[in-house]
Amino acid sequence: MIACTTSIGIALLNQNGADVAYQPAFLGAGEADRAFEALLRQVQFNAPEDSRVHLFGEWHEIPRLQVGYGDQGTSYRFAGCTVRARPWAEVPALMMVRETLRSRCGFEANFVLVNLYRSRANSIGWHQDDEADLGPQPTILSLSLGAERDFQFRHRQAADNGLPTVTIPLAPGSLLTMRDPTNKNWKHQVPRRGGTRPERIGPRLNATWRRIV
Ligand SMILES: O=C(O)CCC(=O)C(=O)O
Repeated sequence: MIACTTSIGIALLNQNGADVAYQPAFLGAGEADRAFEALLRQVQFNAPEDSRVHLFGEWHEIPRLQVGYGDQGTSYRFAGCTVRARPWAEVPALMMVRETLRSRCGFEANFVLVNLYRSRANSIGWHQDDEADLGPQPTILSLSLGAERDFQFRHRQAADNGLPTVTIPLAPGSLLTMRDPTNKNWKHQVPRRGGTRPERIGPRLNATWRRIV
């Protein structure tokens, strides 16, 4: 996996079965701040007890808040957890971002999973977005707002092929696009922010835009 930066500032990670593009300033600073404030006000996160996942034979509360919005009847299932879409109309700021993704990227999302990392202790563990609900060749667009946090990719066979973990600090206003076959070959995570970087960090909001089939 290599990273190269194009003349228009898009980092491409496109070897070893990855097809990833990173646009650090997809939204300008002012636009990103306004979207972050509006989403923090408008998004109603699910109660932690409604966001349990089944891992290693046990149910766990996830170390972040989450909620889904989408077209009527859509839902997203992973690790035993079903996130049913709330209506788009509840969150005008999400509808605006959805329209931006449609007009600028030609991406017609019918579902978005919104994650709130309230502090440095919040995280999402290694996983692949390869659920059947996403169809055989999923594209996922991931918009980050608020605090910068590290996003990491690790090849599924890293223990055998020695490919290194790739870390991308996701800036507020950035867009990370993962195209097929990335999620067949690579896992990703947002680790908790460990003790070697003890500075205080604020909340981070991430919205992963998907097409549920
Ligand atoms: O917060 C992020 O950047 C990643 C979220 C994620 O991996 C997911 O929702 O599947």
